[in-house]
Amino acid sequence: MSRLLITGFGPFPTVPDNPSGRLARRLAASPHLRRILGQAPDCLVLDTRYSALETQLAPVLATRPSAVLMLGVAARRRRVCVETRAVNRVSRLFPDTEGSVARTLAFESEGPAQRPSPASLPVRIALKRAGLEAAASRDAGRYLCNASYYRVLELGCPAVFLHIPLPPRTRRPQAGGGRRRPELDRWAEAFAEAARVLALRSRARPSAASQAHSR
Ligand code: PCA
Repeated sequence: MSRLLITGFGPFPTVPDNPSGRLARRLAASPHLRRILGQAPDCLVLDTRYSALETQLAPVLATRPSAVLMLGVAARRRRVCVETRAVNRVSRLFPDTEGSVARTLAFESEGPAQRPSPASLPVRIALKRAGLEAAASRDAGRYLCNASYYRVLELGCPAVFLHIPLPPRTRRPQAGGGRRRPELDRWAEAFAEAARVLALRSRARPSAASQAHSR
């Protein structure tokens, strides 16, 4: 069955509490999203380790999702970023949660240098429509987010990676009783619009189901 998959990540050494996993679960459970998609999306929160690409991501990709919305945190960025491509590069400096670092600079020795995401522009426009000014980013980095995106883009279905900044710590109620709306709420709402656009693009693809069978 054709389904939208939403992914996020668990903690990793420099981000012990990763909001992307929470956000992915929350979006996938959203009645609003379920209503606009006509069915609940699938959700996968990946452990931040290279081995999870084989043990957790690959089995889900084998079920051929029709579109994929991916979330991860980029602690040093200030805005939500729409990743326009994944690159065949991996850092040898940043260990994953198992202490592993890549042995080679190329992520896949035989793979293309990059995999672009054609859906990234319509998704950025959708976010803007939903009131969120996201930045277009050249690539998803050199760590697990980029590596997982590289794998997902190989499928050929509409797929976009959104990097979120670390949301500010819980804010205190403001004078006058108003509480500032937490960033995660704002992002969740806008990301539902991104998910809708991805799902629409997957339906518009020429016989997506038959392509999946012929691979
Ligand atoms: N951010 C990391 C990996 C997991 C996450 O949320 C990254 O940008 O690669």
